[in-house]
Amino acid sequence: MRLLWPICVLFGVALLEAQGVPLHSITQHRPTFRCDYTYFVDAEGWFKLHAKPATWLEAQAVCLSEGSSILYPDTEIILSTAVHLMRDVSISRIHTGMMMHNRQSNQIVTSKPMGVTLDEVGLMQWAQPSDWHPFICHKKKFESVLLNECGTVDEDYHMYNATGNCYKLHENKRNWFVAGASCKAEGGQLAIINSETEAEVIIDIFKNNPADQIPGDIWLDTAFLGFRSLDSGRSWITIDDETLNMAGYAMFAPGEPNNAARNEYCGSVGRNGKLFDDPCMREMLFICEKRTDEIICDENNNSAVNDENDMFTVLDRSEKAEKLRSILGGNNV
Ligand SMILES: [Ca+2]
Ligand SMILES: [Ca+2]
Repeated sequence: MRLLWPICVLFGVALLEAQGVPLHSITQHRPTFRCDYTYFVDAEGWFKLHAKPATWLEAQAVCLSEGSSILYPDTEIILSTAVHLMRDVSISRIHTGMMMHNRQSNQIVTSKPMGVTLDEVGLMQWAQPSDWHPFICHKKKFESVLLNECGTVDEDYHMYNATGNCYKLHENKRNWFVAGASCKAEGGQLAIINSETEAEVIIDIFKNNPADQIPGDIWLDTAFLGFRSLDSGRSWITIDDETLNMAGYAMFAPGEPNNAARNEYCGSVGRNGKLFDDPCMREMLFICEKRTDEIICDENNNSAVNDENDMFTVLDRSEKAEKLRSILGGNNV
């Protein structure tokens, strides 16, 4: 079933433009939001296309964690900007922020919410929210949002000067795979310890989350990290495909890895900062890590910690973190 959404009539001009004439005034602007978003002057907002398909709810979670929302094409310029972005990378259909909760169809009113997708010629179609599609996160210029220094609205992410990265200990226990997906949905990944210094950060994170303040009564002292074994415990690799030694930290707790439960092929860390092997399907705490260098810009639109070409190269990690804080002094857009 293909619907010609009434909005499309309204947007006829925009579609014509999208099909032939380039939007000449689309310009990248000095970002004051996040440098992984592009600011379009005409559309007066920031856009980021997520090409990896997700369900509607996952898409919403990603955009919310980035301080934006799923694109809702409520003006012709927003619609045509979205269509341009899709065509640039040959994406034919995306989720939109439209969601219908009551729909009259063949005399039946459905109470199940229906999503609406947008295709590359600007047409809207009904879709199941559980369908997987790419999506665009969007923030209008005048929408106020307070991003913290971790580039997110999630106040559970905290930056640690020692590494310049942000971390969040999730107290809702999840298996290793769901834990990884949760971190991704928040714009991070399961944490990887890359140094003794970072192990100290992990110890600190545990200190700030004492066991007696965590719900439940088991598995309060270890949290999943981003490493596992793909060869029944013979070797361990991070989710960045490095050995632990290559990653910079391989200090297992005494007696670990021990494969005590006979299926301990996923990695975790204890309150002492030492590594453990644990069953991947065990529901455990987990720690997500967000690299702030990928999301925070300086005034000249440079990623603030681009090792190749900027002034931060010579700074050590704590100076870098300090610099990031100063850049972020006025980040309330
Ligand atoms: Ca790390
Ligand atoms: Ca173990």
